[in-house]
Amino acid sequence: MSVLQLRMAKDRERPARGDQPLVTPPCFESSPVAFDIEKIRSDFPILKQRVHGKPLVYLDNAATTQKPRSVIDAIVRYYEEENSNIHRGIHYLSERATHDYECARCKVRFFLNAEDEREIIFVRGATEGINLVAQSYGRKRFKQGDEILITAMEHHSNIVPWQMLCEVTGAVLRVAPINDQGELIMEEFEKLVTPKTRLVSVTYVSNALGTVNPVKRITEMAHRQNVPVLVDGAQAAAHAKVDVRDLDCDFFVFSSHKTYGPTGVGILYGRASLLEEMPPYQGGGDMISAVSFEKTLYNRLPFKFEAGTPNIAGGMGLSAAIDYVHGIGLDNVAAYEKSLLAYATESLSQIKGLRIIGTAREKAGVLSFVLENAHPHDIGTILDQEGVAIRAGHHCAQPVMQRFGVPATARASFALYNTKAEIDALVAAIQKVREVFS
Ligand code: C6P
Repeated sequence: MSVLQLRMAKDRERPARGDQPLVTPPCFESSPVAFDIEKIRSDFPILKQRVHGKPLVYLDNAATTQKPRSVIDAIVRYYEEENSNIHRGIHYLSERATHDYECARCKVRFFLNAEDEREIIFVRGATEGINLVAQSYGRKRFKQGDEILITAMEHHSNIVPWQMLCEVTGAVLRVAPINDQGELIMEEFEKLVTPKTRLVSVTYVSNALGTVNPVKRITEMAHRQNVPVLVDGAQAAAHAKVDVRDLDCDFFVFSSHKTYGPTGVGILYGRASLLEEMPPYQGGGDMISAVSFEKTLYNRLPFKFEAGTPNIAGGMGLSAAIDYVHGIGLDNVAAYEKSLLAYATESLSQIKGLRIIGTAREKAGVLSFVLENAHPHDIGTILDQEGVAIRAGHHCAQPVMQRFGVPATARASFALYNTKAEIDALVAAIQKVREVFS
C-alpha cells in the first residue's frame, strides 16, 4: 500500500471559530495501489494472535473491525505528543491538537464527498448520530400523525430513537416490508411515502442479513415527495465508497470502530441547510458563542452540535483509519470482499442442515446462518474453541429475527484482511458443530 500523500489545501476564507485563526485542512492526493493481502494482514497486529491454541480467524467485523498499526500509533502519538484540550487553548499543544482534529474533520468530508466541513459532526457513533437527528430535527418538526418511515431490516439504533420520538410528538412509525430474501419490497416502500411522511430513515447495509439497499433510488423516491432521508451507514462506510452527494441523502451516520478506527467516535453528516435550522442536541462548553444568564447564543456549524470536550484521540484515530482505507482504495476493498462473500456463500451452502438467512441479490460481506439442531450460541462457542470469532444472537435486530422466524442466527462478517483460507477454517469448524449436534 502506498503511503498517503497529503497536500495542504489552501486556507479557507472562513473563520474556524469566531475570530480565531483558520485551521489548514489537508486533502487527499493519493491513488490506491495493488491489493496485497499479506501486507494488509501484517498491518493488523492482533491478527497474529492465537486463540485457544489456534490461529485467530476474526470474522466478527460487523460488530467491530480490527485496527491497523497506523491507527494505534495515531492514538498513542496524540497522547504522547499533543495531549491537550482543543478549540480552547492558545498554547502550542492545544493549537497543534486543534489543527489535527480539524484535519480529521476535513478528511471525513473528503471520505464522504460532503460539500463542506460544516456538515461533518463528530459524535460517539452511528447510534448517537441517529439520536441527534431524532431529538434535534424530529422534536422540532414532527407533530401528531406525522410519519417516520423505516424498513423491516433496521438495527435497533434506527428503530428505538424514532419510537422515543413518536412517544413525545405523537408521530407514527411506519415500517416498509422485506421479502423472503431479505430485500426491501420497493413497491411497498413507495406506497408508504405519503404526504404524511416527514422522514425516511434506512440502513445502507443490513447488519443481520447483509442486504445492500438501493439508497439512491430511495432518496429519489422520497425527495419526489419532499421527504428528507437519513442513511444508516454503519455497515457501509468501511466496505464501499460512500458519496453523500451522489446518494443525495440528507443525513448519513457511521461509526469509526466499524471502519478500522477506534471506538467512541463516529460521524453525523447533515445537509448544511437542515443543520442550520436544527436546534442544538446538547448544551455545554464549545457549542456556544456567548452565554449570559439571560440568553445563550449558539456557535456556528458544526460546533453547535459538539457540546463538551470530544473524543480527541478518537478523532485522530479515525483520521488515520480513513488514510488507511483510502490508501488501499475502497473499490479494491469492495471487489475483494465480494469475492470472499461469494466463496463463503458457496462453501457454506454445501453444509448439510445449514440455512443462510439473507439471500438478497445485492449483498455485502455478512453471512447469517442457522444450523439444524444447534443453537447459534452453541455454534459460536464451538467455533470460538477453534479460534474462529463470529457473532451469535439477534444482532440488535430482533424484528429481523421475527421476520425470519428464528430466535437468533450465527453471523460471519468479512473485512479487507480476511482470506479464503479463513473461510475454509470457518467451514471446518462448522462441521465440528455438526458432529457434536448430529
Ligand atoms: N451493529 C453489530 O454487531 P454503534 O453501536 O453506534 O457503533 O452502531 C450501531 C449500529 C447501527 N446500525 C447498524 C446497521 C449497525 O450494524 C450498528 C451496530 C453491530 O451488528 C453492533 S450491535
